[in-house]
Amino acid sequence: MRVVDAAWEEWLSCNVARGCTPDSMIDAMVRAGFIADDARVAVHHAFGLRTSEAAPATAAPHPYRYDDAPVASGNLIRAYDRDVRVLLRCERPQLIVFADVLSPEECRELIGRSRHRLKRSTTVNPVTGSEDVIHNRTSAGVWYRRCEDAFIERLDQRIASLMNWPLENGEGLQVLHYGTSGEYRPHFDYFAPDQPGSAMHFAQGGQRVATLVIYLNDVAGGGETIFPDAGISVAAREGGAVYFRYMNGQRQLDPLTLHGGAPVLAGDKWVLTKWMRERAYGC
Ligand code: PD2
Ligand code: ZN
Repeated sequence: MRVVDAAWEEWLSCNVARGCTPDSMIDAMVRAGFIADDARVAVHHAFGLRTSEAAPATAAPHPYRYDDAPVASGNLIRAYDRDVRVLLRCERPQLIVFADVLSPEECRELIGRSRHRLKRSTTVNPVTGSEDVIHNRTSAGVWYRRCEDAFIERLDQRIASLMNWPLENGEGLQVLHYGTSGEYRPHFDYFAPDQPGSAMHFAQGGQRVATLVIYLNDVAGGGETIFPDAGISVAAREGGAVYFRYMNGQRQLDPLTLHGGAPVLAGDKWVLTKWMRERAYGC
């Protein structure tokens, strides 16, 4: 039976500060092996609610407006120098699963370049804005400046073309590595709009609007990218990717994009991530 240890206390307070809903947090804890009643008590405690006062289970009407995503329609998208296949499109949240975004050689090249440069990943502290090492995210990563050499530039161009968003609005690419049991618990990629720590992140490029997670290897067990409130789980396949968009033209943010990297159960997992901003981002 799982218990709320210091790492889970940290996860609870972090996700309350990020604006996660109690239901999504209870769901994530149950998926991680907690008994539902224990999860409910812990989450309500974190929100300062008595369990008997908790909100009813019925969800409020969803205010987010799903306007047109910028990604091209069709089953095959010409992305700069490569044809990318579309495997699945979801409307709510706006999510697309792709195959063949990167070739096997490109995946291997990125892993080879990154393996000896990895540093333990950090997470944005919503209160201070600082990058903290926390137990919610057990991966290590390395950043590549936008277009820092010809190889990275080709990938940046392809990704910008696929996401149909200006290259200048992209953060640098990040390669992440998870060992066995590594995970990234459910979170939002956008910065919590009303948290003081977000101001320093908005100063350059504004809010994040969409993410592309590209898988660099086949994961032997686990390691899916999960969207617990949408009931979606995307398996990691070498060269494949998942795109999701969380800010619409009215600058609303979509809470259905709560997502995480499920624990790696066997082998390891390598991904490449791109976050796009609403305006130009000086890399
Ligand atoms: O590695 C993943 O699957 C993953 C899942 C959720 C990565 C991220 N989020 C991220 O880097 O934001
Ligand atoms: Zn994420």
